[in-house]
Amino acid sequence: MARVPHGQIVTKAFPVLSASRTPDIDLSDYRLRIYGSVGNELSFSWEQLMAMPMSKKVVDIHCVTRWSRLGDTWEGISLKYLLGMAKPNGQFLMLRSSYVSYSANVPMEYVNDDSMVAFRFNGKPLEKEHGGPVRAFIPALYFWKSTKWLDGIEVMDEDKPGFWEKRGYNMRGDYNKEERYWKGLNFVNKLMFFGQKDDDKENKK
Ligand SMILES: Nc1nc2c(c(=O)[nH]1)N[C@H]1C(S)=C(S)[C@@H](COP(=O)(O)O)O[C@H]1N2
Ligand SMILES: [Mo]
Repeated sequence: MARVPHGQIVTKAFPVLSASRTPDIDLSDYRLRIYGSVGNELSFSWEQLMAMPMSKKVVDIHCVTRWSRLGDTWEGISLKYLLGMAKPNGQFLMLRSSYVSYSANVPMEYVNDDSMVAFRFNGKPLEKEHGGPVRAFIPALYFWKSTKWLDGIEVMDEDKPGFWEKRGYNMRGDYNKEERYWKGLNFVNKLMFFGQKDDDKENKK
């Protein structure tokens, strides 16, 4: 598998893509809740989160709007570690920000060792526009799955669409399979990019 998935263009820019305003998060009453189909419902304060083991990963990100960034350093708490404490029963997550009513569904099988609740990017606290002080980071899927200003992790028994999934984005969003949009919209998207060279088909699984 090539490092840059099919249909992506590498950039050094870090575009801000937000469907809403950038919220101000008051850390003194911040809670991260893990709830739903779990054996152990959890709610963490900012201080509790900061006392947890942090992991640091060098990972690529791929946005469905076709930009990719390679080799950024992300720091946060491993999502697998957090979920382990909650004892999930369901196989799907909904990653939510109640601040801006954003959500993204993620199948549990795409939560890997690089997935985290992230606080730092390239050695600095995450900028507000990029989801600071806290965002989800699910690097195995297109970047819309990485909910900014994260405060809720719901475990679900059945898959349900989140914000963009209701508006035409793919339920799964695996960039190695180019799962961008619903089938019909994929066709429109292809028309928009018809000028792009299609010489790396071997990237595809
Ligand atoms: N809360 C929230 N999270 C979000 C979004 C959003 O609009 N609101 N946009 C998503 C999309 S479509 C992308 S590509 C990335 C963009 O993150 P960035 O603005 O840090 O580049 O965040 C994702 N997470
Ligand atoms: Mo996106």
